[in-house]
Amino acid sequence: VSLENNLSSSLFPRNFLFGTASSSYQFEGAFLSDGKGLNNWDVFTHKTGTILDGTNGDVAVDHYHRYQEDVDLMEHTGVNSYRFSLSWARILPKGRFGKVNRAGINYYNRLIDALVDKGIEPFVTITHYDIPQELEERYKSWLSPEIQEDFRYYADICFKYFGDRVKYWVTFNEPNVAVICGYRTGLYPPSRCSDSFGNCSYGNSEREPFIAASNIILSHLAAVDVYRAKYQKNQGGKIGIAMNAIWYEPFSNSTEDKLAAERTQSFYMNWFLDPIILGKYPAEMHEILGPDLLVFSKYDKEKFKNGLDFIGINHYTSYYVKDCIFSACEQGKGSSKTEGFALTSAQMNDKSIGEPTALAWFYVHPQGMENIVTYIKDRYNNIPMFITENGFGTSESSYPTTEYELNDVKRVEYLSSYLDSLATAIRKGADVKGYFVWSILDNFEWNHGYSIRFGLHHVDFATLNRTPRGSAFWYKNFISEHKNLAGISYAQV
Ligand code: GBH
Repeated sequence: VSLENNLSSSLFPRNFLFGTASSSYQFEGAFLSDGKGLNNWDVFTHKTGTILDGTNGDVAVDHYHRYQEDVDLMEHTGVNSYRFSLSWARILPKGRFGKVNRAGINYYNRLIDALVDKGIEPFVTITHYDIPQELEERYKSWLSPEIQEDFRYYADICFKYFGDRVKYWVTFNEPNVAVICGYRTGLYPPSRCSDSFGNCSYGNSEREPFIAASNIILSHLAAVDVYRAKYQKNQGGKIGIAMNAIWYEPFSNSTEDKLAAERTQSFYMNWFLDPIILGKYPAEMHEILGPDLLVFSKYDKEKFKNGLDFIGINHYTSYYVKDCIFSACEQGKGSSKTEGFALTSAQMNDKSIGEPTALAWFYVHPQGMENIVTYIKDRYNNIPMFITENGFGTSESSYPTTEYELNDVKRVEYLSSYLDSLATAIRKGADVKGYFVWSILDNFEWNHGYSIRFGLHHVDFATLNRTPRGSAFWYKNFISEHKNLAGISYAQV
């Protein structure tokens, strides 16, 4: 039996990574400790009205101080990998305009060593939404090409200090969400609204999301370039990007709705992946946006193609899509030219794509996992993929007592049905190499503060005590069963 990944003969490939995911702002706390600089989320959450329950990430789950306990919880859960992100402002409080903060480097060294010590593979995201506020104030961050130099400089430092032990790098978490929420709907910092359906007052150019996206794409390519030129050969790691990936299901069988679903995917995910992997923006974006879509310079274009080693997929939900070019659409989210003239929603007419959850954007549709993975496999020639996030959010109000909250049957149902669907995609040939549950613990859920919980472990936010939920035991069991099954053929199962 080959020790290599043997896709045809096990439910999940050998050496498959089963992990959990987190991010610096949502977990660390210690927001001004040991020389960390302010970041855009520190500033944003301290403004009134930005976070539904009025909270912030100043303390979060205090992962900065409790990382060893959390690594122990991971060990008990039986995972073999941990995806976390680095706080840019903890490492470079003022970006490239100041010094490296040694205390920040030391913290990540301790965390990485604690993981390696338990045989847990560190899977590191360089930026998960939080950036030094300095860059916002100096030159408006992603709206300026200057940020490419800052990101290149920062990534270089990460590879230099941590690359001896970190073999998986993710440049950006969900740049599509960062750009849409930061520059179109205004939900995230720098809360610039360029869409009349957004949450802040309309007024900035509709081109801003496209400008920010082009700077992120070029920043990603700059980091990949540094890694390949200076580090990859010696360190032997891989580098990719993690996209928020929604499965877009045509609302009807009509050709128009099918084209609309394709178009929506192009305006959401392929927007970033196409340039990075194929060297150009999706054709639909060129057609619909014309000159509003920034074209890359000849000099920039030379940096393109094969700009990653793997694709990270954050997948949670699916939406229906209805065409708005050939058919008249009511005005609403998604129907503008900046989203490709298509209406997207989990509920249309009297049809719902799946069961609703505590979050308005989140409906349960397990088939979406197989569909999105297969779609990415086909479009990008089966480049290695990781499910960098998948998980289930609940609200306190749906679980009135802690005891009931710990018995999270809905989360278990969700995770097991999505993993089943993933296994099907793999059996049909998709090269998926790992899966990370969001998240090991309850944490700061952005605009929802602490009111939405995604953890395999419950966190009491008054005491910060962690308690395993049913889903933590379920995941442990699932992982050990699959370890035993790896190598057994589907026919035998
Ligand atoms: C991921 O985003 C994040 O990477 C992670 O940090 C987060 O905790 C996790 O999922 C759970 O939410 O404009 O109405 O759609 C998930 C995708 C996209 C969900 C942006 C919330 C904003 C609300 N997110 N969306 S809306």
